Amino acid sequence: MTASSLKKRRKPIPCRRANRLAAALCAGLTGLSGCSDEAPLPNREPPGWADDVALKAPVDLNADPHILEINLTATPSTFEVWSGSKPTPVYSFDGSVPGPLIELSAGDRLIVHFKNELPEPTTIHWHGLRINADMDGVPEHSQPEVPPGGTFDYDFIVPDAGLFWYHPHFNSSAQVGAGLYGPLLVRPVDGSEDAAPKDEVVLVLSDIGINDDGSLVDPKSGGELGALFGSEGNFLLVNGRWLPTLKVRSGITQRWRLVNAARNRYFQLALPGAKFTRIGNDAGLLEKPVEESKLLLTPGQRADVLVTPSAEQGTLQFLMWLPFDRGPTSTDHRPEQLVMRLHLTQDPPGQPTAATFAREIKPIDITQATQVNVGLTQMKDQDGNIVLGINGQTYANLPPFPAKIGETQVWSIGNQMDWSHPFHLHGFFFQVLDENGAPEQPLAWNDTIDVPFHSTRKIAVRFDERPGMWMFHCHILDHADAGMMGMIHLMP
Ligand SMILES: [Cu+2]
Repeated sequence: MTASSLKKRRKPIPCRRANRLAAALCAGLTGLSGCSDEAPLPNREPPGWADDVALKAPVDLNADPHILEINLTATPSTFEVWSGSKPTPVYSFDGSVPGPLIELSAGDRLIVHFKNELPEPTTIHWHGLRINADMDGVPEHSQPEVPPGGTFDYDFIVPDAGLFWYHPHFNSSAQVGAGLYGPLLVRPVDGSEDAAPKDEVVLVLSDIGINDDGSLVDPKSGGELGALFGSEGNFLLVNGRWLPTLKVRSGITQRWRLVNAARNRYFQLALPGAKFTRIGNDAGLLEKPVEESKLLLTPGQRADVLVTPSAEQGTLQFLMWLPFDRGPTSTDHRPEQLVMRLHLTQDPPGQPTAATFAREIKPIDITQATQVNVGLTQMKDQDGNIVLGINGQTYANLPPFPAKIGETQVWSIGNQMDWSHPFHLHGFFFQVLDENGAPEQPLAWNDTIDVPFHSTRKIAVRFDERPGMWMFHCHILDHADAGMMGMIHLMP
């Protein structure tokens, strides 16, 4: 027996294993006397329903049930869009795209022994985690970049439940576009999600640009205009698979934990004949669920949704990508695309699970808040090249924005450009305010918000006791690399 199997199980049982357990239990019961083969099917998806999108799990090196200690290596690898297609040289965490699903409970400690086997420097940023600034993965401010062959130990407590993700913060657009991203799921310990459907799956949305000869599309090949738009890959991926299949029973409610890890692409999703019940956002559950026929995730955002596919047994349904207007050329002549198949099994229909979630979220008190104006801007440099920035300055020239521990700030984020920008703040959650300064309903915590072209969005943030340098930037990574990033200096 291994040390890890002796642990008290506070670490969550991965959802796919939990499902197999339920199936095995059912099979065991039907073998007992008095328990016939006609016993009703459990109100669950069939065993192995989500195997086509299975994610790797890291090996835990630590016997303590409250510590997940892993090795994680950024390394060149190869990728096949479909079995037998020309292999594409990519970057990966531990040889897989996406990287392994890191799963633990709120309050647990994560130790990551990171090694860089890439031919260029890199770091890891833990998107959405409220950890200390020296663990945030921003080169020069959090840590030195990790050189080729170098190592770095990340070590922190994960404070909040929710789906988060990890990716490099060096040469970000190229490195994320080459395959460096992975999901990080934090379970609550307060029982707040006990009533959620047990048929749950983490879905990492992304895309990849591949040439006919199998090579990776050069991330700079679109030139200035490509970067202004934010180049998109030509294959849509779910957990690194092109057009994967879920085997589903009609009428059974599933829980999808989605993250948009694409470097530039917005994902607007629809499942014909079904609605999404959104129960959570970037930072855990919403105050109350909302029904949506289309689900929008900008790069960096997460969604926690309940979906009940309902169709004739044996048929196929398709999760669709719909063009979304984020500026010129984003919708013109762009067809809808297939993202994922849902194959309805021959099992009799099941019973949907109602969303009975509620979370108490208090509005941030903004009566004493400092007002901060942030413009997302497009300029020309001395050579006449288009560059992007904040308040007319590129990242290299922008002085840090000051903030004090305990201070509440309201940021008015203005976008006069022709393209939308998903604005991301590192290390802190914020609430979105409407034009009148009232928090948007239902109340929610976010770390990334879409700022549509020619518009202004307001957010409220309270800076807690984690001093240091904190980054904010556009999560269209082509835009971030073109200069649309800035720093907050949080001081005592
Ligand atoms: Cu942008």
